[in-house]
Amino acid sequence: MMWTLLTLGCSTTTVIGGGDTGDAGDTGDTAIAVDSGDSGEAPRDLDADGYDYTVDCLDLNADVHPGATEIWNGLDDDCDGVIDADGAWSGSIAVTATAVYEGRPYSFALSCPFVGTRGLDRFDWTVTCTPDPEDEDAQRMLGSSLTITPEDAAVEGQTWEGTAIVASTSGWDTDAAAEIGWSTLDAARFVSSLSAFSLTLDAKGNLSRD
Ligand SMILES: [Ca+2]
Ligand SMILES: [Ca+2]
Ligand SMILES: [Ca+2]
Repeated sequence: MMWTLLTLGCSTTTVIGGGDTGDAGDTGDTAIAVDSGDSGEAPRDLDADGYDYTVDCLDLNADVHPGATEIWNGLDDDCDGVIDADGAWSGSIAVTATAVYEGRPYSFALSCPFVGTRGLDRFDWTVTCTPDPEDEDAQRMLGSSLTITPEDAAVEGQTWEGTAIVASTSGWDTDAAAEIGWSTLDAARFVSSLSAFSLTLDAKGNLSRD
């Protein structure tokens, strides 16, 4: 039998057998064989990252494919439909709360658990601070628990920035300017002031993805 090699595309070789050579069993039918499993219909993988264009949401960037690590770069690195920092985050926020009460400043160092979930266009999160129950000043000024949550969890760009609501179990709440950014350290910072007495919350924390 005589074989003719045809090369299709850049990586596919199709071997087409044609013509009679008179060997026994040859029926004269045209036969097609394909080398090493490749075919002319193989889905393209332009960036050669092992994921063809049917599953690779950015087939021109080998760092982007299903299972890749999502980083804060404006791209959906892992092709799950959510751009940047998606998923659950948690950590501990170090909060220094300084209250001026009857003209005298009081400072309290708190370690406050942070939990959050980054969705398609939202970052919902909660910081819960529990002042020392044995500290009468802290209990009087801060309450038995302080909760910090975003007023609007919508996210655009590389930083959540907005107003956080600081609420005390003592019954008061107030606004706080806050931001969470991932560009350098995973950090959050909160600043707040109250009308009844001056209170500044200065919070920073490193958050990690669960
Ligand atoms: Ca690819
Ligand atoms: Ca993603
Ligand atoms: Ca990303």
